[in-house]
Amino acid sequence: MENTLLSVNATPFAYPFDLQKTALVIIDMQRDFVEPGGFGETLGNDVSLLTAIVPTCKEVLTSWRAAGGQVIHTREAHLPDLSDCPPAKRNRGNPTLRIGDEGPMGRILVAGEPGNQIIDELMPLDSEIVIDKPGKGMFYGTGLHEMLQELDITHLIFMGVTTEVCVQTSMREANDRGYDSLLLTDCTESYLPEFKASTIAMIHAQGAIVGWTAPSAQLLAVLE
Ligand code: TIU
Repeated sequence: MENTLLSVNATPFAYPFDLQKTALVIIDMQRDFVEPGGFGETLGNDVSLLTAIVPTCKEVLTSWRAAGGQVIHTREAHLPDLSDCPPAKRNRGNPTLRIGDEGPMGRILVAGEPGNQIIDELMPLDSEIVIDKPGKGMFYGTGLHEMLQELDITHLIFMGVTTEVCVQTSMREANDRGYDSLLLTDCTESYLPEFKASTIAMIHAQGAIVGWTAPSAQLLAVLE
């Protein structure tokens, strides 16, 4: 396959990538985090903050697909018997419902339940990779690194929720495995806006110690 070398105007400096070696990663855009009655709300969060990024994420996804780029979707999801959910995770804090409990969209954070599905607007195509992950990071317990190596993917462009939890954890895991990562700042959100801002700053500080950040318009400009 021919190389398609592109460069995004990013912080702290340009992010060069080869489209054929880059995947768009969409972290956990699931009903459980974005809609009322899911895991996010059981933790005491206002989920309406997260829905605001959906149209922007969709615009990027549409352009990325049109450019022929690889897409990876993740879901935070546990097996129905919760054998992949450490008791420490299930028992943490004082949520209104715990992982595995029956909620208005089915069992909280359990694979296959209505609440665990990716929202309709960003529904994966059959040709795209969907990773169910038991942790906050997308590499832990998923075999994703081996899959990406097989596909010769070296660069990852991130969208999704929440910025400081699953997105940041996944980007840090990616960094330690040698990937160059870019976070699209208007395609990620947190229940706590000050944490989103701090996370973006932490990622690109110290000469892109974790990765690059840029608004989606900068990526769209080079895809067009
Ligand atoms: N609670 C919170 O902010 N996030 C999560 O539990 N998971 C993800 O970020 N997907």
